[in-house]
Amino acid sequence: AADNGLSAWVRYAPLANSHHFHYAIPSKIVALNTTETSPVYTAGQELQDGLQGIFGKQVTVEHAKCPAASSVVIGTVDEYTKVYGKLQNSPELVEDGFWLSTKGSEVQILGQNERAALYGAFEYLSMLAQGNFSQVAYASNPSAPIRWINQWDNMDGSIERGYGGQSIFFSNGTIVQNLTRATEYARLLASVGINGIIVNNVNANSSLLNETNIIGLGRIADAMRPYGVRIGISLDFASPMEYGLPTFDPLDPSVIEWWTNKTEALYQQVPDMAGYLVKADSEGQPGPLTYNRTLAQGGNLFAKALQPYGGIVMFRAFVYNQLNESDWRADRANAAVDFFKPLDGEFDDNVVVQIKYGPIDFQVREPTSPLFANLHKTSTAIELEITQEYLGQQCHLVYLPPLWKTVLDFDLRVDNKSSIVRNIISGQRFNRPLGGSAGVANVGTNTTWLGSILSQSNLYAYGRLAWQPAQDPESILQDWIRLTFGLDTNVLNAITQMSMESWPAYENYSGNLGIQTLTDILYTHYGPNPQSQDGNGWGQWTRADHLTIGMDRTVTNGTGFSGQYPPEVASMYEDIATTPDNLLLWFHHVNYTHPLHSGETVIQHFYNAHYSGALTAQTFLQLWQTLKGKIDPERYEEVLFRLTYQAGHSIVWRDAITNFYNNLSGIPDEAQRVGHH
Ligand code: GCW
Repeated sequence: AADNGLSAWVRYAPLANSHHFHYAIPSKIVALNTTETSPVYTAGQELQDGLQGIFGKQVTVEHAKCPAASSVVIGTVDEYTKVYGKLQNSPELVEDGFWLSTKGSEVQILGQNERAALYGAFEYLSMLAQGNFSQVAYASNPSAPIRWINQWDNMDGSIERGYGGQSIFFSNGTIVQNLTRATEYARLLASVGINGIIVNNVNANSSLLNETNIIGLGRIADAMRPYGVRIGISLDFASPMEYGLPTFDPLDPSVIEWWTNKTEALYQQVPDMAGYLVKADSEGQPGPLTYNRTLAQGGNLFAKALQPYGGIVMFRAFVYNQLNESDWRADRANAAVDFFKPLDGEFDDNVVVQIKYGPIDFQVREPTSPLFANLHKTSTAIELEITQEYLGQQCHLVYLPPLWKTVLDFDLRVDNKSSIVRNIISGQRFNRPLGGSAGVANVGTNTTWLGSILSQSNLYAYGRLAWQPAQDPESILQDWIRLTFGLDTNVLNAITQMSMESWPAYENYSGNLGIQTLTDILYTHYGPNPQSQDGNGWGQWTRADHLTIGMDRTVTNGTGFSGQYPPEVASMYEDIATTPDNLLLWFHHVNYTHPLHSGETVIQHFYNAHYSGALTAQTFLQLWQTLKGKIDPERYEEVLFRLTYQAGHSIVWRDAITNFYNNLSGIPDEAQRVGHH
């Protein structure tokens, strides 16, 4: 692929000779693909491009049996066995898993299926591109079968909460003619093991289901299939009515028939369609509650239509109502468990409940959604947001995996037993057949895909963590840096430092102690607007007045939210003494003078954190400036521009938030930085 920026971290940039002069570069590639559109065929091409790019060596690709010595052999385990006979040590592979061996006279890359072999090829090329020639032989298996992307693309080509330009899939109500970008996107996704993508917004439009657009979906699927990425779509629950039926009641036979026929028509164009994503009875979207049917009845309507084709329904748990703030016990955070816990066991087996990481909405810090602990007979997936909706919208550097890990690694202690979220979504903890993750990416036509170069680390790391969530965010980051910017250690160290410090810094200069992000929640979700949290029905309240702040979510005296966790976790959050400082104001309503475990008061922590967070953001710019000349001018300038902006905007944040709480509380800053003195 030409290096026009679109290849992101799959660049195959040339390695300096000194890095590889001891490496015996394979002399040919043997790709045991079954067809020319199969991922193994693609893998053969990638290996060829990769060896050419990285080492400058031209290598041929053979597709038939030929001597394997000194070559790279790629295919499924089954094909390999047919052609070369049984493997010495048959690797234990689950679906999408691969075997990679660089020991011995041939490099073996063998997948449990064709897409898995492609994953193995990308892993091998990633090693080479990083100058890693170690002798390895291992099986790599994904932690969970569902490793999907969600795109919030609208049919008119706009993208809800997208910061990287217009849709690569849609414009003017239909599917775009040229789908080259869809193929290039699939390439990036496959390089990190992502196997599915929902191409349109969860706030869906039924016009996607007209005849022309169904044919268009077939073209999108064709464009992504060579990379093993299956497509799925979001549905508008009321579609039958928009196409002329008098009802969209999920139990009405005519509605069932309508969805059965639509599903059949879709599978005619997209025989390997992954499934449906459904946002129902949420934020004005239609759903089964209109007809007094349960959310499970709504989900199962689609599950039954998809079942004959092996498709699955991702049913979103993001269901809540507007609330009245004058009710001390009202709490939007309670909604998901209130709606879904009673339905545990009522969803068909091919339904997966897709749960945002926290109980509210992608805030800078939230406790783990307690719904993960409350569904034992239902498959679940975690929903993460790669697009930085509340986290600076790609204008701020925020490396998100450390935030995601606070949830993925959280132990919910169901039945007083280890119940780590990553082991729940893998299906392991409750013995579920399905599970995994969905990442809202919202890439667009921008040449950086997401809107900024540094934010690509979030997309890369999302895929790596979906594959294996126990991995370390910093080592994933460093792979990304080497693949994106090369092997210079100054570059590696500077970008590592600023990225690893970026989420803590953003939390420091935005919302602290679990109060939520304090960004504008009414319109833009951008920039400081602490007053927008309260006085409306959205339920993202801080309950701040001139003496006190925080939501009392205890069972004893508050909304009862802490009681939605299993006992060990519930008692930790119920008691102010055992609640971690970083979630204090999520769970408790306290005086500004309340002392934290750290010894600071709440208000002084707000002041200090904001000054230190904004100071840290200034250092990102300085660190970057040390890299001048070590990075090509185009990318150097793009990042410089954004980090300069972030350094300034972090000060806007600092001053807006500290002044707001200084005015409200009247409590001076001990260091005399805030307000008039
Ligand atoms: O956070 C909110 C976003 C909406 C989004 C919604 C959801 C797609 O602001 O833009 O709608 O969440 O996740 O459904």
